[in-house]
Amino acid sequence: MDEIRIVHTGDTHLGYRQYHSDVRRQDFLNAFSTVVDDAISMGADAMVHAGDLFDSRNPTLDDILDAMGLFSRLKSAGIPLLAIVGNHESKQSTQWLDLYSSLGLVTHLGTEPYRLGEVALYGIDSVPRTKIPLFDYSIFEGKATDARYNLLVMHQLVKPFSFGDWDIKDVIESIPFDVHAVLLGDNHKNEVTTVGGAWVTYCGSTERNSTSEREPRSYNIFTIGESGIEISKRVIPTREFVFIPVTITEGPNAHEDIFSTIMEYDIAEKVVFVEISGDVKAKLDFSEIENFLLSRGALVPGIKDLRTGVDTLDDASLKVSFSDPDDVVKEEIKKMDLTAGGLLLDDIIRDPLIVKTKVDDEAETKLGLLLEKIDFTESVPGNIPYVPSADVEEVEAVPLDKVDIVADMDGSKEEILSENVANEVPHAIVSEMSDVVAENITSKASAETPDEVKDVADISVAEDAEVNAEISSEIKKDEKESDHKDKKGQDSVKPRQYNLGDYL
Ligand SMILES: [Mn+2]
Repeated sequence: MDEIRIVHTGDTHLGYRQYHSDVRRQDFLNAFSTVVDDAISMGADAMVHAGDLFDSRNPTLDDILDAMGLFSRLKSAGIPLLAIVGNHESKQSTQWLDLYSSLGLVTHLGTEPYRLGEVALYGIDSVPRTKIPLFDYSIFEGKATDARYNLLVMHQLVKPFSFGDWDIKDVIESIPFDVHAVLLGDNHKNEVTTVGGAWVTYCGSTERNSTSEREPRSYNIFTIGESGIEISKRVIPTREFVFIPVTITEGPNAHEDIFSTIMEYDIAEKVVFVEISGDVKAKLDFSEIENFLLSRGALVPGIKDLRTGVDTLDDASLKVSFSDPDDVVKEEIKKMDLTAGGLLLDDIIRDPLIVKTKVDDEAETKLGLLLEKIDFTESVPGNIPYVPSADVEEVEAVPLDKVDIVADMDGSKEEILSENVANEVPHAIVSEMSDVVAENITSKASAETPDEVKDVADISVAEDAEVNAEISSEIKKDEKESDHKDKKGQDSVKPRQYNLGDYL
């Protein structure tokens, strides 16, 4: 048989603004771009992407275009891209991959074999942990071909590797044809083993998603020929992370000791962590140390205080300890660029005087009032400034002749939500304001936890997605009901009753 070479990559996490750095976001793109370049220059027969293309279910338009640019380069070089969905970018039904696949840039692997000479490739999109025991292997029945080798692509944490929650042996034994290799994503560490004669391997992430990913980043090259399957690892050059250990003693010189140690390192353009151990009584000003790192050219300045367990980059709560927490919150909210509605919701959620069980009602009432102030005859809706509290008290009924125009706004409401609110706090915010919102905010806040934790946390995010699915179907139900009410309302000439789910 003709030799076939496949580049196996995954966990590219495009769009990840690690440490809130746009440069780091670009680093993630560059790393994947390097793999694409390599595939083209080696004349690979295909590239497999094993999931987590994007870092988020709601990638920005830039992320979507960046990915498209890379895929187009592969296509121009005649290299098919075969991919599955990871837990990070997983949507409820239609996937980002389906968009690219409709443009002819990607093949979304599934139960239908993709043939590459004597090789057939299959895929299983990321399965949430709770659904693994229910996985129905019979979907692969009748899908065998006369190919000599069958490759399966998955995005899961599998046994026998550590943290595995799905035994890959079960998968290999349950699929109704021979599987010769499983190409995995999810665990960001490159690993290779064999299970019952089949290769099982993680390619590793293309960039460092956390400081726990210490080894050089990598991808796999599969060479498949007469003599079987060979797997080799190739390293991707990525931005350096520097760890500077310093032991301090009590006294006036703690800062000086740290600074002089930092000066021994070349930290320009690097992600730097000063790891402090020693006397707990020595008081430190972290922002002074950060500023020193920046003055020496560090791209990202980080401090891990091993004495207290504080990590200025991985611990989201830490920044707050050095300034007024309210200011920090305001600063972050400003960056989110929320609409008036978004700010109003934030205000309600954060208000200590509104009890959790009242958040739904409060949000519905206040958003309803806000919506009534929006002039829907304007082409850009929702841009009226949000004035907190008392100001939104008076209710102005929308004249009936505007009701139709208002109804037309339905088409764009999804967009408003996804751009301004859902990016940060997924769909749940619309109807279930209380617990679900709190949970989603928590899961967002955990986005910078170390990787293993991060991927485990992702599972709960994926499960949240199911909750969201249920909620959004409720919203749809509400919409239908309210549409129905609209018609009635027009008949009986009543002021329109606003339903929160109608507009945002
Ligand atoms: Mn990942």
